[in-house]
Amino acid sequence: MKSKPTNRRGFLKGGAALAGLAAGAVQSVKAQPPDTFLRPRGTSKEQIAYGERSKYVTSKREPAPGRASPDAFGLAFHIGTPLQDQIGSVTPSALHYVATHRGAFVPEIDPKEHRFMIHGMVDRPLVFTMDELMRFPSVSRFHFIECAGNRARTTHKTVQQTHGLTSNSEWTGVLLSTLLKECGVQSAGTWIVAEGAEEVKGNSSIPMTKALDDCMIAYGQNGEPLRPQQGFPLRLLAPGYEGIFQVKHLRRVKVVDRYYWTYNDYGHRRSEAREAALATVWGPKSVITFPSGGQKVAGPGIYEIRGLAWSGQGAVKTVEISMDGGKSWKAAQLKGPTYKMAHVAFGLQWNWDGKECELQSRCTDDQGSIQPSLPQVAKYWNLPAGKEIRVKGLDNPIHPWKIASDGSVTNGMA
Ligand SMILES: Nc1nc2c(c(=O)[nH]1)N[C@H]1C(S)=C(S)[C@@H](COP(=O)(O)O)O[C@H]1N2
Ligand SMILES: [Mo]
Repeated sequence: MKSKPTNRRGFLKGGAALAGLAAGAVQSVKAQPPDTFLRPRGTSKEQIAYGERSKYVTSKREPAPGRASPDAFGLAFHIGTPLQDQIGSVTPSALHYVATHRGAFVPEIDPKEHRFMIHGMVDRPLVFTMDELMRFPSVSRFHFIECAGNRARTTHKTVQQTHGLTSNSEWTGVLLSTLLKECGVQSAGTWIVAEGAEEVKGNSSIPMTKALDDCMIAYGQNGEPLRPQQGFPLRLLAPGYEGIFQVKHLRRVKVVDRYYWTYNDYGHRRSEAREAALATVWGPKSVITFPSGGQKVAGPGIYEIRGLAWSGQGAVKTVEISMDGGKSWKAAQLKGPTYKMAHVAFGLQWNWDGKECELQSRCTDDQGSIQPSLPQVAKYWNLPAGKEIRVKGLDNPIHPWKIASDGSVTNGMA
């Protein structure tokens, strides 16, 4: 009995703060005109068969800055997820970012015709149909993927521009280790090369240790088959590795005895670095999505600062938020379970006093790695600590957003 009044007092205290927030709201609610309820919604054949979002929800993907899509050849290139509109940890499939190699297109593949082959240094090369793949034990796992080109620039205005080339889905498929076991990997087979089915092949060299650890041959995304832009009917997932390893429209895995130089090794990348698998795994990263660039904070008062955090090395352990440009930090709440190599939403209550400030978030993963600040990144790469740091590896610095006294939010790097 004793705990009850205490709880109630605590609740009322919080309630009083929120009542201030909603002052006058009760009087302003208008009676809904009856036709709002009667207007036929969701009754067309199409809407009954496959739903659609409310017409009032208009969040959309956008070509990444400086990367026209469709490009000069009418092909899709890099398209960013509207992270500022995301609710929770999972990206809606329809808003998943899309990255294609220049010159690649999204092929229309009939799953009945599709074949997946494992060959090379194996005892029994095998070719699988989609139906055969579905007979193997499946796994369902939440994983983010992120393009190596996901790097914030001073010229970027919104979080969709600074961080939109990462998304998070529940992927379903067969572990590559299950299929490799069927084929019998020979002892000399220390690498795999994975290949997509388009004209310009998507392909990647991946160490056998990774292939046998957690690589997945995925056919499902968020409860339905993969979207064409995500690699229908089959894609490789190498959790935590940069996007280019996540080969879409997967048709072939060859077991080989060394690193192979492929189309995916952009000219400026050293193959030795790739072999050491150093430039391939995302470190801990996070970004605040509210308030973020282009948004406006309505005025002084209570808000929830929100964002997303992830790491290619493991699960997110903690996220901290700074409201004073990195001088002091407070622990944010993680909104839901944390999975290895997956986004998790975070939040922290914020009582904005209406003064100019700078918000930052910092992620620490379960391997003990901490997301670095921009000056730390500059120091590591021996670059002048300026506003624009162009690192050679994967970019994961703490991102600042500036809040002006009128509530407008701008990129703190600018
Ligand atoms: N077959 C194929 N696989 C591919 C690509 C491609 O163009 N073709 N693009 C790669 C790149 S650069 C990235 S970042 C990821 C993006 O995956 P998504 O489009 O599902 O977001 O897929 C990779 N796999
Ligand atoms: Mo990419």
